[in-house]
Amino acid sequence: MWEHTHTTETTPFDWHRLKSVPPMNDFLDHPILTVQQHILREQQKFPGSSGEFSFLLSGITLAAKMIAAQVQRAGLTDILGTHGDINVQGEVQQKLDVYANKVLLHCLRIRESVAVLASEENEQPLTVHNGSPNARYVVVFDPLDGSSNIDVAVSVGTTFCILRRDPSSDQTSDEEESLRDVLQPGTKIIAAGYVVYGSSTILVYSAGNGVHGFTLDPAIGAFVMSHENIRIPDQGKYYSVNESHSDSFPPSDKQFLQQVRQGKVGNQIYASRYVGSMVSDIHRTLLKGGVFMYPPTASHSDGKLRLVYEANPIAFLVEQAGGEALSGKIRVLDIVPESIHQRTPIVAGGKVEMEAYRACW
Ligand code: AHM
Ligand code: MG
Repeated sequence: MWEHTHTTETTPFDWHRLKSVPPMNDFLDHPILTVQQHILREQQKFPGSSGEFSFLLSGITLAAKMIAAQVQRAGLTDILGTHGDINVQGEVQQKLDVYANKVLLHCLRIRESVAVLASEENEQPLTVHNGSPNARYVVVFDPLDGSSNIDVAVSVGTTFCILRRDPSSDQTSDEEESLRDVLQPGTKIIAAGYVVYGSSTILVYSAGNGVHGFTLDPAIGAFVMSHENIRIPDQGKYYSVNESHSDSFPPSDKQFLQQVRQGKVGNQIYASRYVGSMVSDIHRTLLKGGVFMYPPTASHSDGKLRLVYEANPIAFLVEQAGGEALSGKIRVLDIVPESIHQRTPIVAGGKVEMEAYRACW
């Protein structure tokens, strides 16, 4: 939930009053709500809030716009290719996931409220703003998940979670303290989200008060509310899994998958949809319902997805939207991470699918 310990008194902005303002013309027949306005509106529910949390989130939205701009131009620029190659101008090429990581680190480390950053692209967490009493947040992210899909113009995404730093940390650069701050279970998440760079760029986030989606309007450079209060349907029509691994799934996952294929889950006839880019597969699952699975396989005995910055944000959003996310029999958000890059199996979906999944254990 929102941080609200500081003291800037503001007159709450009455968004609902704006809704009753007569339209200026046919074009603007409903009010436009940008993600920044939305964050401010949410924040004003907590009088005395300092605004630092919304400034932190604005670092993520700025980075997302910069990454989206490069993703859309990927085939045109020298940004495609192996990191370390030299392009025709004699410059070292940036692989897109390295670029995305640099952008997020840059946009977040200049926010004074950020204490620790952890990324899929960095082995260790980065401690920033040592000693600042305002540095109270930990941000973990996968800058560009599914980046191998870029080469074939398939959607990719960014995932992130925001956690509160342990107040007892003395805000020095002690590596152990920063690591401890990162290794918190998902139950401690205060906000999480993803950005899908697809046919449109969409930011979906939750700060514990509903899941909301904002589509990037490239004409005005702003994320505009497009999906208010997303609720995952109790039952959907799609299952999403890499079926080529199914022979090596654990018995419970195999049994569940068989039931889905045979139309034995709520008598639903399911269709298979698998992009192979987690954020896209989860985005569809959130909006259309169904189930997404990445169980243990022969090549990835703990599953493939990373707990701290991939599975946890997804689990947080799916739960906030009324669904469930399990790692075997355990709730994903209850797992206490032992290392930053540890993997976890995950099955996430709507009520009906997850009840059927539970019954297979
Ligand atoms: P990455 O972090 O190396 O990009 O891998 C994660 C991606 C996910 O986006 C996706 O769900 C999964 O790998 C697909 O794996 P597979 O090709 O085994 O189905
Ligand atoms: Mg990844």
